[in-house]
Amino acid sequence: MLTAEQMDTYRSHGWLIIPDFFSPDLEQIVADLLQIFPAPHDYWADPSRYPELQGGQFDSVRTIPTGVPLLDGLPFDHRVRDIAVQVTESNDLRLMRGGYQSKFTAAADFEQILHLDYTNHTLVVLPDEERSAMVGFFAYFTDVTTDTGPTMAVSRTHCGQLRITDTHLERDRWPQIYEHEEPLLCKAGSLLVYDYRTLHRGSALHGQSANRLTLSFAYGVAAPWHGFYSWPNRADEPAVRQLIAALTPDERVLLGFPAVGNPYWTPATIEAVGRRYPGFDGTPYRQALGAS
Ligand SMILES: O=C(O)CCC(=O)C(=O)O
Repeated sequence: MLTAEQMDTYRSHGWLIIPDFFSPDLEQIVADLLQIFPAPHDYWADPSRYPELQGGQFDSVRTIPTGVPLLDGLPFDHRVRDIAVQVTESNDLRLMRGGYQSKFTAAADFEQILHLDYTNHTLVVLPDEERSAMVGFFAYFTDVTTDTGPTMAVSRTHCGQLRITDTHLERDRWPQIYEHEEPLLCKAGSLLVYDYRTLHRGSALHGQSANRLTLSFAYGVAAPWHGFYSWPNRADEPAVRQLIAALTPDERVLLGFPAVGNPYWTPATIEAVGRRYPGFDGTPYRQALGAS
């Protein structure tokens, strides 16, 4: 949960950095990331061995599930969900997207223009109200310095003249907004929480042999006009089956799974879904049937 002061920062600027959020697990997370990304010394020994991480700025993104249990569990961390519930004022949320990224200096042009992320996730626009309809998160697993491509953001206090449809701001048209952008510098283990109405952008890594490891994901209020990362078309991948079996019923709801107590669940569907996802524990769904 955010404190009143943190909430105030989030509401007035549009973002908040929480230091040490993932620090207790940081060592293990970084070790597990080696299962999906090369270690910096291996990469820099011969970058030409890693063409799959170079070229397009998103080529180095690996969406969840990765098949690595600790990594796949982080977007579901109950502390993150509590923050999402708090800022959206909704208990009916969806995990909209999630991906790990390993950026290496000059592997791609990581310089972006200031933008809002919501256009990828809704058919309409985000309402102008205090609560967030969508909230993004960046977890940083390496120190973020001016050399390692900090996320740049503009406080909402400087965006009064902008409309919600000003979603991608060209630098030459909006110099007065770029003047106010600031690098979000923080230590490894920090979590950035940002409202989806906050202007931000990725920036280039300038450090020699620099590497930046992140997890980026977002939650949104469930609504038919909100899109979220589609799981059904990947449901037969081993990593997806494994994750769905491992999640709690509440966590599965974040992916669009029917909640405990939903009329979808019958003795037959519980048994069959259990067969589809080896390791799936149907007990909570069954108990709810018994209680009704
Ligand atoms: O990587 C970052 O720091 C920000 C990236 C970003 O804003 C995006 O890809 O939409």
